[in-house]
Amino acid sequence: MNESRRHVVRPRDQIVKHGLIAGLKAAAAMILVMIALRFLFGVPSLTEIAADWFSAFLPGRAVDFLLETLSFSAKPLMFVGLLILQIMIGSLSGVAYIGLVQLRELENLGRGLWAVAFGVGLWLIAMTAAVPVFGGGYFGADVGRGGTTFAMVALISFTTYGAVLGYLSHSEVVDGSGYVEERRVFLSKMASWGLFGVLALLGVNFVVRPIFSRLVSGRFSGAGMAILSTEITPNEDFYVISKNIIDPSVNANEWRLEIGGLVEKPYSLNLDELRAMPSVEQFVTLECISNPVGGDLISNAKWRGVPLWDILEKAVVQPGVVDILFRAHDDYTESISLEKSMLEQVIVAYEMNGQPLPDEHGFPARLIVPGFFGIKQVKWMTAIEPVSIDYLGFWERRGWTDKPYVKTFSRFDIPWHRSKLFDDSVLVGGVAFAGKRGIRDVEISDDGGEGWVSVDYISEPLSAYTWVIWTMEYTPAKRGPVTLRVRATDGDGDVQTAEFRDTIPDGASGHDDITVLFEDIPA
Ligand SMILES: Nc1nc2c(c(=O)[nH]1)N[C@H]1C(S)=C(S)[C@@H](COP(=O)(O)O)O[C@H]1N2
Ligand SMILES: [Mo]
Repeated sequence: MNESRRHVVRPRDQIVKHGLIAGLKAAAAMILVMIALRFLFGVPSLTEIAADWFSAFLPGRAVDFLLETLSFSAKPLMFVGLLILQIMIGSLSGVAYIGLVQLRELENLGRGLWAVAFGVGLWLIAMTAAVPVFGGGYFGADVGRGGTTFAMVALISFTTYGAVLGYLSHSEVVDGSGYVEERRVFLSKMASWGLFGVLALLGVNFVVRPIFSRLVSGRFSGAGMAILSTEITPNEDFYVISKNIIDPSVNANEWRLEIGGLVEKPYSLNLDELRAMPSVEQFVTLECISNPVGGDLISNAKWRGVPLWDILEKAVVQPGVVDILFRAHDDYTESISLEKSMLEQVIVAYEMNGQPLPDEHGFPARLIVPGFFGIKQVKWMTAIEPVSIDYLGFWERRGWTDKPYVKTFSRFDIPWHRSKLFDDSVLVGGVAFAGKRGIRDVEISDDGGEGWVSVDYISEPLSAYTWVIWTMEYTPAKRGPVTLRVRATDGDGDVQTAEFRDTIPDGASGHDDITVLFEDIPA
C-alpha cells in the first residue's frame, strides 16, 4: 500500500489546532458562498433567519437604544454577531470532524465522502432542528416564498463547508511526502461526490420534501384565535411605533406650537387656540414603512384636526419655500413639500376616534398626511417651519425614502396560519390598503399564484384614505394542506406585485400567504 495514503494519527492538541484552523477557513468559505447565493436567488440565508429570531428577543428598548446611540439598526449588528458565531461553530465542528476521521481511521480515499457527508449531516440538523426553531419550518417550508430554494441554498452552503473542511484537514493531517498527490486524488473524488450531490439535491427536492411535508402535517393546530380586523381600530389596539427609549409626555398647559422659519408673521398656538380653529374630521389609515409583508403595523382611525395650510397661511409663507419642516418634542424631524402642505386632507390632528390623542400617539398634536407611510405622521409636534431646502428627516438620513408613498398591501387575518380545519369550507378574510389610490379588487390564489379569484366581499372604505376589510368563503378542491395567497388591485388598476422586497428603503412588497390543513373528520 502506498505509504502516503496511510492513516496518520496525530496528537490531540494538533487535532484541535488543525481542526480549528480548517474549520474556520471552511466556515469562511461557506459564508462567502452563502452570501453569493443569497443575492443570486434572493432567499434569506439561514443566518438572517436566525438574526430575525434572535432580534425578537431583544427588548424593543434595547433596539431603540442601539439605534439612538449608534444610529445603527440592531438587525445588521445582530447579523454580524451571528456570522461570528457561525465561524466559531464552524471552527469547533472542524475539530469534531478531524477528531472523527482520526478516531474512525477512515481511509484517505473515503474522506471526500466523509467530508461531504459531514456537511450534509450538519445541513440536516439545521433544517430539522434550527430552522424550525427560528420559525422557518422544516426544511425552510415557511421561509416566505421559496422554501425549497432556501433548503437548496443551505445545502450547497453546508456541502461547501464539508468539502473545504475535508480538503484542508486532509493536507493538514497527512504530512510528509505525497500529499500533493493526495490532494489531487481528493479533488477528483470530490468532483464525483459533487455529481452525487446534485443528484441527491434533486432527490431531496422531488422525493424527500413531499414525503416530509406529509409527515409534518402534525404541525397544524386548531383554528386558533385569529380575528378579522375591524374597520376602525380602537385606540388601545392601534399600532405604536417610535424611535424613543422613553416617549415624551407633554404637559398640555405648557405646550405651544411654534410657526416660524420662512414666514412673514411668526406666531404660536396653544392647545385651546388650536382647538378653537375650524377643524375637519377624517378617517385615515396609518401604516409603518417597516410593516413587513402580511404585517400588523397598520391601523385605521378617525382623526380630528386643523388643516395644516390654514395654520401656515396665517403666518404668510415667504417665496422660495421648498419644504415644510416639522419638529417634535423628541427631536424627531420630518418634512413634506410645500405643494403637499396645501392639500386640505393634511391636518394637525388633536383627536383620535373622538378622544384626545393618547400619549403614545402624539399628544397633544400630530401630523396626518394621508397616503404616506408612518414616518411622515409626526407625533408630539412642537414646530412648523417653512424652509428653502429639500429637508431630510430623521429616518431619511438613515437610508429611508423621502417620498414614502404606501405600496399596495393586503393581508390575511383569518383563519390562523396553520389551522387544522374539519369543515368543507372556511371563511378567509383580512385587510387591504393602497393609500389614496384605494382598493379596486382583492383576489386569492390556492395554486401558488397561477390562478386568482376575486373575493366575495370588500367593505366600502370609510374615506378615500382608508383600508378595506375583505372576506371570502373558501372551499378547497381536495382535502389536505393548502397555501392561500392574497393580492389586491389598487384604484389605478395596478395589481399588487408578487416581487418580494424588504422594508428598507421604501416599504416591503410581495404577497401574504397562509397554509391551512383541511383534515378529514376523525372517525
Ligand atoms: N415625534 C415622533 N413622531 C413619529 C415617530 C417618532 O419616533 N417620533 N415615529 C414615526 C413612525 S416611524 C410611525 S410608523 C408613526 C407611528 O404612529 P403611531 O405610533 O401613532 O401608530 O409615527 C411616526 N411619528
Ligand atoms: Mo414607521
